[in-house]
Amino acid sequence: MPSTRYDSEAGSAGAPIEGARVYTGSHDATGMRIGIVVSRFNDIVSTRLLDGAVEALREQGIAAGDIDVVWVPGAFEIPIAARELAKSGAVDAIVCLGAVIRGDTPHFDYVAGEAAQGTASVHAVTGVPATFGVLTVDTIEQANDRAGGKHGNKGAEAAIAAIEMASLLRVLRMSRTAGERAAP
Ligand code: INI
Repeated sequence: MPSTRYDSEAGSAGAPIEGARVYTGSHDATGMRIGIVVSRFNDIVSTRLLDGAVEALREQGIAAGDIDVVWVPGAFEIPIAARELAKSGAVDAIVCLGAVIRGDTPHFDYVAGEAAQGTASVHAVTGVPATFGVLTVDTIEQANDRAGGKHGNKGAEAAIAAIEMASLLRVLRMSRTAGERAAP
């Protein structure tokens, strides 16, 4: 059973630096609501990414009722649904899930490119973090390896990253309210 490592190596990322303020998010998901946008294309893979994401969220203490799952036809459509969810104010972070598998034409590049750039634009435009659990791979084997296979479950990793980013934004916003230096 492959294990997924969520935490940084001890003593490296997030370590105190004398005289500096160091801001990190945590995996404490208390009170969080999380949205998941998942694409139906290659759903044999995307459903496993979804299972991994939901399991990871539940393990961090998020109730099923605090998870919204939105299905879209393909990875190309993920950003518009994610943006709408972000604008609704109903969630603290969004996990984007899908599988784009290279074929014989340049279609892959357009779909994968839009999925990545569109997802990045969600947090740029709305301030709600959106994490990228969309596989962009050459073969179905590579996809399976990353959807609960030998390379773990990228859906679970994206879910944990979403919690950490929502937590980090809380920390940064609280520090701003408290008049500390970080004021993004
Ligand atoms: N959508 C995917 O999510 N993965 C793919 O591998 C894929 N391929 O290969 O074509 C794919 N295409 C559909 C695309 O996302 C849109 O749904 C479609 O173009 C309609 O806009």
